[in-house]
Amino acid sequence: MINKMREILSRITRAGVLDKKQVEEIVRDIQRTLITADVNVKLVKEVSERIKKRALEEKLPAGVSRREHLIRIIYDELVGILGGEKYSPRMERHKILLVGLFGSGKTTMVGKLARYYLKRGMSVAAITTDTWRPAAYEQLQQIGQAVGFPVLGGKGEDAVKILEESLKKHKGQDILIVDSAGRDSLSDDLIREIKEIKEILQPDEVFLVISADIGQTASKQAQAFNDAVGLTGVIVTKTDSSGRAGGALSACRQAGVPVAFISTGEKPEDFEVFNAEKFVSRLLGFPDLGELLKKVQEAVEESEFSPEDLLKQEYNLRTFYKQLEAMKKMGPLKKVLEMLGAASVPKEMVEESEEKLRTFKVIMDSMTKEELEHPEIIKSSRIKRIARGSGKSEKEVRELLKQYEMSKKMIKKIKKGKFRGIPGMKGLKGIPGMPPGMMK
Ligand SMILES: Nc1nc2c(ncn2[C@@H]2O[C@H](COP(=O)(O)OP(=O)(O)O)[C@@H](O)[C@H]2O)c(=O)[nH]1
Ligand SMILES: [Mg+2]
Repeated sequence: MINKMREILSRITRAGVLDKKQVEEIVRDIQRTLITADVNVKLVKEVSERIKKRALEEKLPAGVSRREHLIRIIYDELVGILGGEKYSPRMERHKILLVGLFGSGKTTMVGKLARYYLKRGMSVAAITTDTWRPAAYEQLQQIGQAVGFPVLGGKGEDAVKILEESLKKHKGQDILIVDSAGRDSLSDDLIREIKEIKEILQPDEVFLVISADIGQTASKQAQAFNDAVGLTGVIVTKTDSSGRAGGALSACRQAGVPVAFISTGEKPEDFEVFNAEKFVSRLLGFPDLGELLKKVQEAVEESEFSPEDLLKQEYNLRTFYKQLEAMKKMGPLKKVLEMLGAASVPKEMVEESEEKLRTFKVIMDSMTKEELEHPEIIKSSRIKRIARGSGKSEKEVRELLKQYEMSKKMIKKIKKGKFRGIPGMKGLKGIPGMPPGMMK
C-alpha cells in the first residue's frame, strides 16, 4: 500500500495537466490500492467518490494549484477513514489488561508498553495469566529482562489464581500490565476468563490486541470483544509486515473502537501512539505532509501576490520584483514537490533567491521611476550609472535585466495561453513565469 500510494502521489506531481480524465484515473488507482489493503469495499467507494467529487467540483482556494489541492483532498479523506479521536496515553499510575486471540502479539506488546512508560520515568511491572501457551511465563521473563521490568508471576494452571497471587507481589509500580491467554476465536470460555480477570484486576485500560493481517475482519472482532468484555481501545500489531494495515485500521474506526497504539515490528522500540495524520503522511511518502500543507496554505494567505493580478497588470520591473517576493514565500511548497521527487529544485534555491532578491532590491533602488516602469530604456550608459549608484557590478545589473526579460517573455506566453509550465514544476499555477535563472 505504501509504495503504491507514493507512486500515485508522484504521478500527480508529474502530470502535465490534471483534467477530468487524469483525476478519474488517479481515483481508480487509489480505489484499487485501498481494496488491496483490504479496506471495506463500500467504504472505498464512498471515499473515492468523495475525492473525485471534491477534486472536480470544489473551487480552488486562491493561490493553490490544482495538484496541491488534490493532494490535500486525498490526505484529508484518508485521515478521515483511518483516524478518529487521538488516544492520549495516561501519564499517571494505571493498570492495563491486554486481551486478544492467539498469536496477535500480546506478549510482545507488554515489552513495548513497558519500554514506553519506563522511558517516561514511570516504574513498570507485569503479570501473565496465560495458562495455555507453554513457556508463556518464560517468554515474558525474557522480555522483562531485556527491557528492564519485573514479572511478578505467571506459573500455574488457574489464570485467576495466578493473578491473585501475583497481585500480592505488586510493589506499587506505576504501571501494571497484565498479559492474558488467547484462544483461536472469541469463545465463551475466553469471555468468562477475561471477565473474571477484569473483576479482580479492575484495569483502567482494556486493550484488544489484533494483528493487521486480519484486515477488515478487525471490525467484527473489535465489536465482539467490546460487547463481551468492554474495551477502552485496540492495539494493531504487525503493521510492518502486513499489507492490510489500512483495512484493519479503518475497520476499527468503523467499529467505533479507537486505535490507541500500533506496533511496527518485533522489537520493543517498534511501537507508537497511533496518529492517523502521521500514518497517512508516511503512507503518502513523507513524514510531515500535514504540517507542510498547512505551511503552504499560510504562505499563500500571507502573500498578497495574486497570479491573476499579475497577468492583468502591466509587466515591468516593479511587478517582476513583487513576483520574486511571492516566489520566496512559496518556499514550503517547493519543499513539498521536491520531497515528492517531482521537481528538480536545488536545496540552495531558497537561500540563493533571498540573496539575489536583496541584490536586486539594492539595484532597483538606484533606478528612476521611469526606468522601473519602462525597463526597455535601460541601455549601457544607464547600466553604468545604476551599478555605480547601487555599489553593485554592471554584471549584476545585467543579470537582473536578463532575468526580467526572460520572465516577461514567459508572462507573454501565459497571456497567450501557450504556457506549459516551468521545467520540473509543470503546470504550477501559483507562480507563473518564475524566471528560469532562479531555478538553476
Ligand atoms: N513483524 C512483526 N511481528 C510481530 C509484531 N508483534 C508481534 N510479532 C510477532 O508475532 C508473534 C506472536 O507474538 P506474541 O506476542 O507471542 O503473541 P501472543 O500470542 O498474542 O502473545 C511473535 O513471533 C512476535 O515476534 C509486529 O508488530 N511485527
Ligand atoms: Mg502470549
